[in-house]
Amino acid sequence: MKVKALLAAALIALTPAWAAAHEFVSEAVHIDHPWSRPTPPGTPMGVGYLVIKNISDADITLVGAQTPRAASVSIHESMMNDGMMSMQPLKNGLTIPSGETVELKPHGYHLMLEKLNGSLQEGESIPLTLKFIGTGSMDVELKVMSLDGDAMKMEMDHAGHDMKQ
Ligand SMILES: [Cu+2]
Repeated sequence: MKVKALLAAALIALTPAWAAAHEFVSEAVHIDHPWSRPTPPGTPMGVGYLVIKNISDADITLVGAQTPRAASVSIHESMMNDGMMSMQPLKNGLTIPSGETVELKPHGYHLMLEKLNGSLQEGESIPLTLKFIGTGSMDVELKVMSLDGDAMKMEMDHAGHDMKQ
């Protein structure tokens, strides 16, 4: 029992600060809570959500991302058009003005992981490199969180994606 407690304490001590808070910081950008959803087998696309705060004194633009888990990643915006949810890629990227925060979240901006090389599993951490204009690339990890009460809305999101294919 005592040994177990000591081991737990050692593990906590070894955990880097960003893992506990699940945030990633560079001199210009503060990334909070990058996460994704599990995907059913055979689903070609997954999502990525995160909060980006620009802590520099110049505007920055998120222009793309890369992950070993998907062939490509694009930046999308969800919107209601005539009562239908639809998606639109942001061709010029997503600009985060100096000092401001932009949230990528369900029904708003999101990352689209396209041509997944396997379903995204709950509990998985997906390496993701964010590419910016105005500052350097940043490596983060998307935590795949379980489906919850929001799953219904998520289905709506995906209906929108399918229509665009
Ligand atoms: Cu999308």
